[in-house]
Amino acid sequence: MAEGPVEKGIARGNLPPLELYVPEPKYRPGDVVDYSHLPVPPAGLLARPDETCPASETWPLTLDMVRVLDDDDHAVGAWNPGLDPETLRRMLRTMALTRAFDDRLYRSQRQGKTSFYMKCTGEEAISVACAMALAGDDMVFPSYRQQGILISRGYPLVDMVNQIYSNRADPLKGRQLPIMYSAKDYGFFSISGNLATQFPQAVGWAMASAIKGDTRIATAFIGEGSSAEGDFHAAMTFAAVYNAPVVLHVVNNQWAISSFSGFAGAERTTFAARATGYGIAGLRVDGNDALAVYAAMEWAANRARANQGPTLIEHFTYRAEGHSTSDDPSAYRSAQEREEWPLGDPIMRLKKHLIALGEWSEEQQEAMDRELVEQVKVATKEAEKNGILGHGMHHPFHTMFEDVFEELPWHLEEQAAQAMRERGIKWPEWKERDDA
Ligand SMILES: Cc1ncc(C[n+]2csc(CCOP(=O)(O)OP(=O)(O)O)c2C)c(N)n1
Ligand SMILES: [Mg+2]
Repeated sequence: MAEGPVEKGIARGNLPPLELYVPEPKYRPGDVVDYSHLPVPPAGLLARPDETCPASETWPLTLDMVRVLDDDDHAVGAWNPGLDPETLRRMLRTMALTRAFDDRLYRSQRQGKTSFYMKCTGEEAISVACAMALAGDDMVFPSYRQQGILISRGYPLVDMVNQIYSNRADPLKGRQLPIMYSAKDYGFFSISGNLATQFPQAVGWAMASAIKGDTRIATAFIGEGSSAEGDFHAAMTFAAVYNAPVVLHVVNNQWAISSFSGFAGAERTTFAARATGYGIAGLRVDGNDALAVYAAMEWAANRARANQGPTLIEHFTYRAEGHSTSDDPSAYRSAQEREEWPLGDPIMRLKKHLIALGEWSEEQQEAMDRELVEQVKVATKEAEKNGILGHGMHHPFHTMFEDVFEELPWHLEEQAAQAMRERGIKWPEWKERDDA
């Protein structure tokens, strides 16, 4: 059959052929990094609209950046949350504990004690300051990079390590990938390997909270890469339409494994600016400034609690280390990116602020760091008594059929019996443990 005009396209000799644009990161391994193109506004300049303001009043902020800590380590401007020194020290300690935990568990993976680990180095302010600005019973729908929230809420480090080691005391019985925690009693929803699912889940939870006339709000975190998923947009639509009491965070750490933020749309506008298209409040925050993060979370939580609707918050930050223990970032990005990052290190910035206030010292910081390393070491040693990953099965085989249904349906009962029978034939040496 001859090709018609639709299949072939109509020739228009006076027009250029259509073409696509494929984003390319600015720096590759070995490149000299220059961030002078990246606007970093001075701290303290932005107005803080009233929490009950029309959403449109926040929209200029989505193209700017809320910053509180200035270059002299002082907290300045309308967004300064005015926290007392005791609270600031607790914030610093929790961030440092999160980093100490990451460092040790990363090494545990290298020592073969677990199969997988993910650090949040450089992003500690986001999880810790948000957790501190929320009420303890607000519901969190995290990604795998908010371990700082569990730590802030006082979840036992030993149980975190038990989960990472998938051992006998793993509260999740080895069913989740290491670091994919779930802690119902701590308002921490099960982490999902399927990116972005937590966004619509958080909105749904928030809607349910409102339907029940409750006072608890929900909050969710995703990476900027994950914001390219359809789930992001479904969540935003529902949140906007029903004015759901939810705070939605995009953690823009510039990278999604080896894909840079341009592939999620960062070259066109900010992630916070997406709030505009949905007609909801939006804020863009220096994610390495713990006080700015706290202030933004507090603002958005108060707004949601006052029935003024959802807020989208972009945290502008940098993933200082590899994506996970399975990644080698030196293969795709310049090592100088981390060194040159203009927003600094969140822990160092808060430390310097406390020192500037006369409420802390380098000696106290060193002593605290030593203490935290010891605290994590004790927790890992304790967890190791319950076993490590790869040293056999720590949970009886038949438990994999349990805990989903209140009563095991007949077809699963049959499958379980068959699986146990076949297993007994193939691996008789496990029979005693399987029958336990
Ligand atoms: C639906 C889905 N697509 C792809 C993946 C594989 N994957 C896991 S993490 C990741 C990168 C996510 O990057 P980002 O959302 O920016 O979060 P970050 O790791 O930077 O915190 C990808 C592509 C996945 N787990 N789920
Ligand atoms: Mg990312």
